[in-house]
Amino acid sequence: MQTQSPMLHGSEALSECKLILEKLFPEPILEKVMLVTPPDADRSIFNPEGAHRGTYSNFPPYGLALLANVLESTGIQTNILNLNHIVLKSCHEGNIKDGEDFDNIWKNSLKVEIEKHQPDFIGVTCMFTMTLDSFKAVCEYIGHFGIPLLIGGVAVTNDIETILDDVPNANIAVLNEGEVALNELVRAIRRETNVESLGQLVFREGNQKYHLDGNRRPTESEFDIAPAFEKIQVGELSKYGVIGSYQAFLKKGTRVATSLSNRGCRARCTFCSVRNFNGPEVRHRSVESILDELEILKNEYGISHIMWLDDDLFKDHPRTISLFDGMVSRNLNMTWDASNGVLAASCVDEVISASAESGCIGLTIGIESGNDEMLRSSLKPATVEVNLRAAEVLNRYEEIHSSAFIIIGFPNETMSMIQDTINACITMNLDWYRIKVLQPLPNTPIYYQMLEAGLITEGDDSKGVRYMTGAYGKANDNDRGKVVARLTTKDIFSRLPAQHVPDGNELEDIWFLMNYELNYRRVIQEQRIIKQKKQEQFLRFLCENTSPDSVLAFYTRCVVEKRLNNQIDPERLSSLHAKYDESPYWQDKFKMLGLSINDLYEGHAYIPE
Ligand code: B12
Repeated sequence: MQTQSPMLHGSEALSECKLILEKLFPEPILEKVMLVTPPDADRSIFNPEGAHRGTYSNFPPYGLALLANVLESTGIQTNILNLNHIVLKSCHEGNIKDGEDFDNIWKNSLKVEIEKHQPDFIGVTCMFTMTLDSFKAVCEYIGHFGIPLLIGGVAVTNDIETILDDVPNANIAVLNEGEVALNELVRAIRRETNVESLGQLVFREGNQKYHLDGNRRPTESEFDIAPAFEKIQVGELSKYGVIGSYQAFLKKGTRVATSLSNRGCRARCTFCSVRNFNGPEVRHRSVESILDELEILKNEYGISHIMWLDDDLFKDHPRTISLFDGMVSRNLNMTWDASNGVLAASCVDEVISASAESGCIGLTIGIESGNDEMLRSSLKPATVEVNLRAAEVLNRYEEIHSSAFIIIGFPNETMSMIQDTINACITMNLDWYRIKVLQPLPNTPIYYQMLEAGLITEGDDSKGVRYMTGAYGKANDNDRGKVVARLTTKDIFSRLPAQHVPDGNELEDIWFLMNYELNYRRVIQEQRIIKQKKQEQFLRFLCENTSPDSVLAFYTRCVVEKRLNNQIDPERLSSLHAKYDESPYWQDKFKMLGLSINDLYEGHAYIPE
């Protein structure tokens, strides 16, 4: 491994950056640019069967579509190549059987597009630390074409030095939000401005990196624009994958897209990278421009459901309410969800009532813990009491499927603190809990705390235990019984002392039990008819789309079906039997949980104690 030189800043960097720019772009000409979204998965984790079923996310490349508008406004012809969409669509059409096909498809698409457009530079995005392997493979392949390579996005910004080491052919990285920094870079390439006026960029030459510091975060008016939807096949994306967590409640064939109404988040939770990336303030787009964007999506692309990309959608209550009222008065007739999470403190009656009126079908609150000490130490802006109040409000709007993000495995979090979280979740009685083992993301305060405490080491395996959720995560391996069935008892809470801080393996077991206790068991006990019907829809989606290998999901669906209709579709019942009979893993788990498929045959619906 080559030794890397430290990054140079300020005046030390300036003259070198100028030379690099002149070498990369000897002529002051910039006419064509290509922007690329890599597949979310690399070939080692991509599962053609799952893709064919439509399990994986297929989000519009919203950020790149915004940048395309910025570039086009300076006369640059820009095209966007969404390789994630291309592999998912190809899979749907039966063209991907294995990893070999997978690589061939995206490589071939890149080659064809590069040869067709002959771009002056290529920009590749990477949003997730979890998808870096795929990003690296795409960048490496682009290296064969000898075209200047720019990289950007959240994961790139958060771990810039390591990523530049891992992607030796990347010439320039654009950090944080790209609108202004990229625009200035374009002007410098065209020699309309000089390198001294650039910022938020890292140039590289061989092993040496040069940081042009400075903040080029767009102001409210600078990002008050709609993305170039015409460049990203926005109308067909949801046909090949999911967009958000509430697709279960949409009619088949509903076209889904995303929209972004503000940037940043008022909270400064230690496990989240948004504040570092977007800065301490929340910046808003104008309500009118957002409504115009929704109207375009509706009228020109047939979109009838929106997932908000915002990190703090409800930040400014009057503004939020006027946005939702505007959706009603413009007669948009769209539904929407906030899969990404809203702050509990803002879940007050006037906001949630305007949400419900304007078509909200699903909301997720960032609860994270039911223990005040954990909430304080992770700088969550809410207390347990605030969270309970938010749940009380949400429970008044039965048409909204309400869920919460929960994290276990905070540093120093004991068994009794986790028990507090379980108790709080039961009291809140929301519809679903999205439980995750803490993922210490690069460039977050908790990452540095854990590094210092020796709880993690730099470069921890990004596919290890800490990244267990998501369509490509380890939870799917659990469902398929691929994970060794360590968990043999339901009594983990009485076996492990209250003050014990669970290790990684114990956390996985606790995760399984919490997921059962807070989700499946509660669903079975649900009394409200409207909720039972919604849960039935939700479970159907889990069984057919997200978790077709989870015998627990199948079983719970059958229980709910029986409660609602007093009978179970015989085909479904026999498919449940078949799944159960062929899985020693699930037989084990059912025994441990005290569940039996035979209960489904009794005259009454099964309700566990
Ligand atoms: C929507 C969203 C999702 C969506 C998917 C979005 C998608 N694929 O497009 C879903 C719900 C699936 C999702 C899932 C997850 N997410 Co998420 N998500 C977000 C969220 C809220 C918004 C992203 C967004 O669209 N922003 C708006 C657009 C405009 O910004 P952008 O794409 O970043 O583009 C701008 C700049 O980055 C830059 N830029 C980007 N690319 C490029 C390229 C070039 C060349 C240039 C010049 C500039 C540039 O310019 C653009 C315009 O300003 C972010 C939070 C955030 N604020 O970023 C978290 C975030 C990205 N998610 C995060 C995480 C952790 C996850 C999960 C792991 C959660 C989980 N535990 O399951 C999973 C991982 C999924 C996976 N594939 O493995 C972290 C990622 C941190 C990290 N280092 O990995 C974030 C930052 C949130 C956080 N709490 O810290 N997520």
